[in-house]
Amino acid sequence: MVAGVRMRNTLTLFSALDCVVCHRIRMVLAAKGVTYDLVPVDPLDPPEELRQINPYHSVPTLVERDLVLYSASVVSEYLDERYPHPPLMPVDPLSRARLRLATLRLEHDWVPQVQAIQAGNRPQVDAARKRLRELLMDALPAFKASKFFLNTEMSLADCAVAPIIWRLPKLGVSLPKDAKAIEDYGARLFRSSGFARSLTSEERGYREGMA
Ligand SMILES: N[C@@H](CCC(=O)N[C@@H](CS)C(=O)NCC(=O)O)C(=O)O
Repeated sequence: MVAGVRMRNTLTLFSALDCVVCHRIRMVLAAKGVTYDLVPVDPLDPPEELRQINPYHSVPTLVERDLVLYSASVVSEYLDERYPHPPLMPVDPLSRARLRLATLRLEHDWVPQVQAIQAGNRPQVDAARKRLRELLMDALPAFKASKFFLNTEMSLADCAVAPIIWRLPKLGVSLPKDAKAIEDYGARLFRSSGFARSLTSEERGYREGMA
């Protein structure tokens, strides 16, 4: 732990209040039923403590005593190992590798579109909406193939996908009728144990009464 940085005895998540990546970690924590302190962060003006413990000053950042973790995949997998119930990773190596690759694609392709729309600079917003819609439609067969994303049980991949689906109305991204499988998938996840707990009050307002 860096000198001058306070020791946090309680599991602590530095999180923005409307960030699709932070929501992913809040969803993992909620699915596991883990209690934690949330430190709200404005990503454009990160607090001094976060600047000292995370070289990228990014959220989500997880602190547990002298352990500091950042990067949503690192944090998610740590939490899944630290709190094994319910397990959020499949057991066989092939499924695990597929899930990690899909999550990487989400981070590289889907999340930047969400962030570009939220940043609100036209004409990037229109291009990002179009691209996000295309990415979702390309993934339609995966949404149709199983109850959860690439898996028969809820997994860390769903914790990354569901926050994006939750935001679609707010992002102004509408899907055609034949994408009903995506809305159905969302509805299943939004009803899942813990989803409501994963939301900040700001995020809850995106789909009033649905979680
Ligand atoms: N690669 C990071 C990306 C997370 C991310 O994009 N966080 C944004 C907030 S939504 C952020 O902290 N931006 C400020 C920064 O990176 O300096 C992760 O996986 O945690």
